[in-house]
Amino acid sequence: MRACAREGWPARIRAVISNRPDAAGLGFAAANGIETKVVDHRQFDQRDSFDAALAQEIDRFEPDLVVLAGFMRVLTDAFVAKYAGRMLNVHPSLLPCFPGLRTHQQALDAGVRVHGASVHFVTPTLDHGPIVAQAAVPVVAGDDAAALATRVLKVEHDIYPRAVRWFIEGRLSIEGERVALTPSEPQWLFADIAGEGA
Ligand code: NHR
Repeated sequence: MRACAREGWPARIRAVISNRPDAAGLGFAAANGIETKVVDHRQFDQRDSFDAALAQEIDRFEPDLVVLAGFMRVLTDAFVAKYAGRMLNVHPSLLPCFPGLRTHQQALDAGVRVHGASVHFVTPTLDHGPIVAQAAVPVVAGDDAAALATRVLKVEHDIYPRAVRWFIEGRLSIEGERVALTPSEPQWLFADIAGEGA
C-alpha cells in the first residue's frame, strides 16, 4: 500500500481479505480507505469450501494479481490453478530451503550462516513456485528465531513491493522453474546490516 502510493504505481489495491478477523492488516487497510473482507476458515469444515468462498470474494474485485501477505492457510490445487501466474507469496527463507512453518527455527537448527526471504509465484506444492526475487541476511551469534525473523522481515518489505511492481509493469514471465525480468535488473538483494550490531 505504501509503495503503491509513494511510487505512484499504475495500480490500485482493490481489497484486503483475511481469514482472521483480528488481522492487523484489515485495520491498516480500512484506515487507508481500502475495502476489507473476512472469510473465516473456521466457519468451513473443508478446505475446498473455504477456498471456494475465498475465491468468490476475491473475484468480486476482479484483481489482476493476488498477493499473499502472511496468509497461513494451505490453498487447494483448484484455488491455485484459478490464479495460476497471478498469485505471489513471500516466504521467509531462501527457497528451496526451509519451506512450510517455523522457518527461522529450521534455519537455526540447520546451522546456516545465510538466511533470507523469497518472493515466488504460488503453485500447488507449498513454497515451491518459480522465484521472482530473493534477499539474503546473515545469521549472527546470539540469534534466536524472533531476532532472525525481525532481520528477515526488513528485507521482505524491500523485495515484496519491488516484485509486485515488476508484475504490475508486465515485466515478469515464467519460463519453467525460472522467472525472467525484462528489462533485466538484479532479482536479489544482500541486506546491509552494518550498524545493526552484527
Ligand atoms: N498454498 C499453496 N498451494 N502453495 C503455496 O506455495 C502456498 C499456499 C498457501 C500459503 C504461504 C506459506 C508461507 O509463506 C502459502 C504458500 C501456511 C502453511 C501451513 O502449513 C505453509 C506455508 C505457508 C503458509 N499452514 C497450516 C495449514 O494447515 C496452518 C498453520 C497456521 O494456521 O498457523 O494450512 O510460509
